[in-house]
Amino acid sequence: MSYQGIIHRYHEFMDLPPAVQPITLYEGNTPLIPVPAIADNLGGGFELYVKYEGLNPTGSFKDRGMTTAMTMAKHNGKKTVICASTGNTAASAAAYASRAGLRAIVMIPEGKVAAGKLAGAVAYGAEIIQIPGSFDDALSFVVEISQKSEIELVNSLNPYRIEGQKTASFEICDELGSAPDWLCLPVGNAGNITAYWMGFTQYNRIKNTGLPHILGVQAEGAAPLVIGHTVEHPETVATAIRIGNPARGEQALMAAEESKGRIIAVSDEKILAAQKMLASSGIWVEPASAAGLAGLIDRIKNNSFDPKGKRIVLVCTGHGMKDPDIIISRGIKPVRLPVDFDKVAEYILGGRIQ
Ligand code: AN7
Repeated sequence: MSYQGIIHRYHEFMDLPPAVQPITLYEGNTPLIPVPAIADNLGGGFELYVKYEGLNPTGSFKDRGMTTAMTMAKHNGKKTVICASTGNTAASAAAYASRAGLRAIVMIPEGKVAAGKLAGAVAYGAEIIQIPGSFDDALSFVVEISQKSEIELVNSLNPYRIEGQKTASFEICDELGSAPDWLCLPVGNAGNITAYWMGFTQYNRIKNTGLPHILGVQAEGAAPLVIGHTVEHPETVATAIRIGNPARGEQALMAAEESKGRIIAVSDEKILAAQKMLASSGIWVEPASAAGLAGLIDRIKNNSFDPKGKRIVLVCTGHGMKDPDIIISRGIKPVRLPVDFDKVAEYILGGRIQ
């Protein structure tokens, strides 16, 4: 049968009731794209792939966890869902709630949500609340609301979010035939790194696919898991991961430790350089999604990691179109020419056509 989303494909590996009716937009099944030019640029001699999660229905990996969370909210007769979000969760929750016929309330940090994400939340019809605070403030509010009401929380504290998101590691193993040596990904609220590790360990138990080392990457201005305490005022150009108190921080640290990997921080500058490098291979991702590559480059360049002979997967979590402003703000504008063929030809060919 044709592809019908992650629940349809991986239900047997998920902790979901057998007879649920999936709320789906046919998410998942994203491509694992080789990027040999980037590997060569970093010295070559290893395999490098991008798991392009920006190609999910709403443009981010959040759709994997949202199909499961929304399916269960509907299954349990919930009428309203709520989340805090740096943007992608909001857009995804809004889309899946509309699909399910549920009311969606999303709470966001004012002025810190990229245009494509906010537009998504509006387009899919969510009720949007913004606060002049951080994601962490918003999360504490929505958690409390969900505890004191019938409203369902669809942040990654919701265990069904993790059940869905872990399918990305199944796809990678199915595609490669085994787990990669390293998996590099951005870390914000730490749901995704938790989900990947759960998925890899589960598949390894069942299918003996092996385990990757996990490199989790935070932005320097929002790196609570690296500095070892909450960041009161997180700041980074990668607004998706502008999070100072990750809900699943402990699990993220455990995933890094158990996998014999690590969690590191990189500067905004390095994140943007990595974004550019991915785009030069035809893969435009939002800044946060380039953090995995930025971290890998850092480790190779300071000689703390030798990639030779390794198979490495970069998880690119969100599409570049989510955050057009970061590109446009570089100030690169199209050349403006008159409606005059000779002038156009002169510009392109450097002279008159005879
Ligand atoms: C593109 O949407 O937290 O470590 O509210 O949008 O699982 O939080 C987004 C997070 C990485 C980090 N890449 O994942 C939200 C939100 C992108 C993201 C992350 C996010 P987690």
